[in-house]
Amino acid sequence: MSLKNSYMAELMDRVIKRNPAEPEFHQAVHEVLESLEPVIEKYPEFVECGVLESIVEPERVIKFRVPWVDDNGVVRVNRGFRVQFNSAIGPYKGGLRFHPSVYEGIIKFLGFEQIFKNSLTGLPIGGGKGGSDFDPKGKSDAEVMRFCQSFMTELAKHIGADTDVPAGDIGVGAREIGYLFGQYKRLRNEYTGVLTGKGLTYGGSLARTEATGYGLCYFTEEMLKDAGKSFAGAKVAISGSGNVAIYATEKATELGAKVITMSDSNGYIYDENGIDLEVVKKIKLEERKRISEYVKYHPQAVYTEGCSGVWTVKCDIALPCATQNEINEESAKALIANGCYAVSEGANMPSTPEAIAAFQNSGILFGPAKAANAGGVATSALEMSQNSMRYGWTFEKVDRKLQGIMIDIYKNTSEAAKEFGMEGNLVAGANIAGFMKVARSMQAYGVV
Ligand code: NDP
Ligand code: 2IT
Repeated sequence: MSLKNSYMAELMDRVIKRNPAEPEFHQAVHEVLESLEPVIEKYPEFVECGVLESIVEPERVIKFRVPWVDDNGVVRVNRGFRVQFNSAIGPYKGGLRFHPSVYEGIIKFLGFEQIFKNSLTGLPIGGGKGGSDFDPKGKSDAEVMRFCQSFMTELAKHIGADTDVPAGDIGVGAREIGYLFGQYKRLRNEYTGVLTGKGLTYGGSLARTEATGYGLCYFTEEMLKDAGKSFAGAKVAISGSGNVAIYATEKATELGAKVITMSDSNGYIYDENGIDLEVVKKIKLEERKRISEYVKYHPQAVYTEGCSGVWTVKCDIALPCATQNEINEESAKALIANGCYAVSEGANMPSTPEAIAAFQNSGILFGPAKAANAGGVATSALEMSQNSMRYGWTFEKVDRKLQGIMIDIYKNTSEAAKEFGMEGNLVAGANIAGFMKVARSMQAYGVV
């Protein structure tokens, strides 16, 4: 869809020219600019003071060589990135992704999304993202450790508890954060909350591991409640089988739903009895094996090769929790045709623009990633607070704060949509509500 406002259309053209061959970044920017068209009509000062032009340009992009030695003594060289996108409302905050598909455009799209998501949490965190094209799959712990130490040797020059606080994302979990934090501490001789998602014995927050998946369900339950529905008794299709998918499955099940699918990049499992999460945790978290192993424990379940097939399974609610653009128009139409009435995004940008249009035109409930998966980074910000106080809260306390934050995000998102005449359009609502606080801060700073 093209942008109606000529200023926005010209700005979009400039973004494409300045950032060639970065389609994911273009996609993320286009969606936000489209949502903001009514905002700049109401508040033309944002154009006059250059907020829009500044917000699409990262404050800093750091790109570096990551050399390491594999178990056979062979030198390997990967590429590392940190995009420090926007620090208007707090230190840069956002995860690190280790996946072979990572390049500058992926990190920019994620960093850009993070600005608005982090603002929506109501907590003082700016937007950033980083990562590498390193593939942790099939690597030994020692190889992962050497890679992480080399990655941090460069990254440490650019981050800090009051500057930029990375965390996990795809391919970066507790093991990687441990190696990264250990190296930072050694290099800088300081013990600060420079990373979140840390282990519980060295400054991690209780409930951070669960937070993205739990938060997704709290947000979704709120959205369902507004439409007179709930997770209770619903059949739920979940994609992915990593951190977000596992804890979304756990909470949805606790709220009375039956989760019937999970997947990885090779294929998906369908278990009509409801996913046995202990088995998934054993396969994925302990053994680091493929989801196809599940049928060895549950022969009644079916494994199908190919990950996009998961969206052809009949369900009431779909929670994409794997990766960007995993739901295209065809998958969206299959979900709608099968009677799915709510889609809520655990992954970042999992639905293509055409898929989102199909969902919105069909009138089903749609919870966009920036709002729906913000519970992870919100709890990271709670970890930062605890680290600053050198104190730790109980699981219940953090979980209660997370619930409150997700309820507020739903409320603020739906109210912003209503205020700008787009009631029920949570995509626009999330982009607008996230933008306002950042834009007002940037305006206050003048040209910086
Ligand atoms: P994990 O690495 O723990 O799990 C990722 C899962 O997604 C795996 O099952 C993986 O399968 C699958 N996957 C990854 N890439 C692809 C692909 N190209 N096609 C199909 N499946 C794929 O990551 P997370 O669970 O942390 O992250 C999942 C999503 O949630 C990402 O979009 C991330 O940005 C987002 N997110 C994460 C947050 C967090 O706190 N961790 C917070 C907010 C959003 P395989 O093993 O085969 O690669
Ligand atoms: O996409 C995300 O919000 C994350 N990967 C979590 C970021 C964080 O800093 O906790």
